[in-house]
Amino acid sequence: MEILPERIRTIREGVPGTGVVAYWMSRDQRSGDNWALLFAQETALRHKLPLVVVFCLADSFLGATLRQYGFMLQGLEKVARSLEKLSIPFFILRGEAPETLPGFIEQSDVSFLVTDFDPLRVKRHWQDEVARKANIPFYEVDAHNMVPCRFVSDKKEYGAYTIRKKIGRLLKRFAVDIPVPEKHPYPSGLRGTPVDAGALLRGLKIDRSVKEIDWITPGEDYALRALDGFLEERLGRYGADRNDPLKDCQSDLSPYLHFGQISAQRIALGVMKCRAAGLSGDAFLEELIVRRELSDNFCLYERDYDSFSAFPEWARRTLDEHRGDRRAYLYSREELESSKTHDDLWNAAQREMAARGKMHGYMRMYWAKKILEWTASPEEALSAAIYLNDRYELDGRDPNGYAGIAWSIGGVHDRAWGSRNVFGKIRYMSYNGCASKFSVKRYIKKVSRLNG
Ligand code: FAD
Ligand code: FO1
Repeated sequence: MEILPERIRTIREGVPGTGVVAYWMSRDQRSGDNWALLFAQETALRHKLPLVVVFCLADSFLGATLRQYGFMLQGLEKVARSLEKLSIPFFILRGEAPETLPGFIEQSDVSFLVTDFDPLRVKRHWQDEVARKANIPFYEVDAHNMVPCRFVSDKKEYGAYTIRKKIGRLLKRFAVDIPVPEKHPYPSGLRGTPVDAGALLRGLKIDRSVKEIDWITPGEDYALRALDGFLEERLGRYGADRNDPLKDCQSDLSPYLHFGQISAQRIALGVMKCRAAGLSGDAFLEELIVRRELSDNFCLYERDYDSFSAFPEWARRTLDEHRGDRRAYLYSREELESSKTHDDLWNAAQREMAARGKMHGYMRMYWAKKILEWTASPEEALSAAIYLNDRYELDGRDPNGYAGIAWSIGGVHDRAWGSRNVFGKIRYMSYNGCASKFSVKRYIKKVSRLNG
């Protein structure tokens, strides 16, 4: 099985144990199209060893609520079932990896450890702690990006235009089909954790005030169906209609991508196949590959990706110059959260996110920029936007979110524009600008019909 070496990073050479090979699954929560699982299986086959998958289930991960955990655990229940069919036992360890994984490695005398790539600080801390406590061979595989993040670039990219060139040169090489994992021939004799999403959900210490959503079904099986539906019905008009919140033309794949229930490479291969039918898909691939991988690049090379210090120098300067500007409106986080501003369009966007768990992509820009305009400082705007985004969005707590909010509020991956009150040279978006693109009234009406 050909796994491109550029996807694999040796975290630690270590001394192999004599027991099972373990894939510590975290970001890429799927049994199919998963390069980390495939590399773990290749290692186990080479050494004629059993293979197991482990997931460390933390409480309140970055403030995640019932809404996100419900979606994730139902997806993991399906992962456990598909892995059992492949004779690969699946274990859920309760608690953060640094506390739970070393013990598991000890007990099962794990020989080789594989994990998937995630640029978020908390994940890198987990990885560092596990590497410190267990001295077995430990590998990281980028199963999330079509072109591996660490390989595309060894530094923070300025914007889409710089990373696009680098990705463009490598795309052909990585746009390969993904092998299927095989039924594992070396039994471990271990029984995995029976995964009952409901029971696990009840046992978690989490905020239960943000209700689960029902318009999307979790799991890698439904993710692939959603992809087919998008390719058939909406890809063709994505370029023209993607920025119109009334045209309902986004893919709705972000919750599946965020929890790794679908592979971006699988999506891209599907889009490329549509070329034969005359559909270009370029606008979609630009978002799925260039924009998404730019976000991973941002979080990988900018440790403080959720702080003012991560903004480019020109943006920090211009925002500093305008700190003292009078704010025409000032809202507290509570007023924002309960959609109590003077702006009915903004209130509708907030309500769409709170009720549906997914705000339209175009509205997210307007939504975040208004938070900059109506709070006392860029730092307060940043923390309010991240808090609300990660509390209500199904796809929250994601590099795309930190990069999207930093773009909106701090000009990350953007350029300077004409200067104005509060914003300085940060790109401005206005109510009338939205109204010139779609019917604001109809969007407000559409959102008012959402329950929740
Ligand atoms: P589609 O338009 O169908 O795009 C398909 C995929 O391409 C998306 O799932 C995503 O992986 C990628 N993509 C699309 N637009 C962007 C973008 N601007 N930046 C990076 N990747 C992109 N995305 C999240 O996944 N989680 C978040 O928490 C999040 N918060 C955001 C906050 C703000 C203020 C902004 C401006 C953007 C945010 N985004 C976030 C990026 C983008 O809005 C969403 O990825 C997209 O709307 C998800 O819906 P979709 O999958 O139907 O999108
Ligand atoms: N990853 C884990 O390894 N363990 C968890 O318990 C966990 C919970 C969780 C809850 C909400 C959420 O949005 C993400 C969560 N993640 C968890 C991380 C997720 O798998 C992604 O890796 C990152 O959030 C995106 O980079």
